[in-house]
Amino acid sequence: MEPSETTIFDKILSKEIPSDVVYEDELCLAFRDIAPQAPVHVLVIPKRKDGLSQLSKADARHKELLGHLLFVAQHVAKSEGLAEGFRIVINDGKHGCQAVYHLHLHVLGGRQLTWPPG
Ligand code: DGP
Repeated sequence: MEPSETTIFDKILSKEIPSDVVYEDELCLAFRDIAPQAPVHVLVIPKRKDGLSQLSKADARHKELLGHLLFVAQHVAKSEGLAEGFRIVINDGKHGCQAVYHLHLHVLGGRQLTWPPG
């Protein structure tokens, strides 16, 4: 998929497409990935994309939001019971295997993950 103005995540935000929401606040939504790569696989997305189709588009005005998303990601990991550890992933662009061009953090856990990634 090429970077575009609207993505499937806009439809999830507008509830046009249902999702399994695990956390929500005024700035972001966290919901289970449709194709989980681990027993727990949650996506954390900003409600207002605000130019943030991908992490590499961030500028200084996004700093606070980026911090919030990371904070929410670890909160979700805790509330999902990932006491043994977890991984936060942000895929960026073609080489990062980004498929949806609306910034999102993957929260993965619930099994022993391996390193390095493919
Ligand atoms: P990425 O490669 O980082 O852009 O990952 C996009 C993720 O979005 C991928 O793991 C699958 C997930 N995804 C795509 N479409 C949907 C959907 O309609 N619902 C949900 N819950 N997840 C989706």
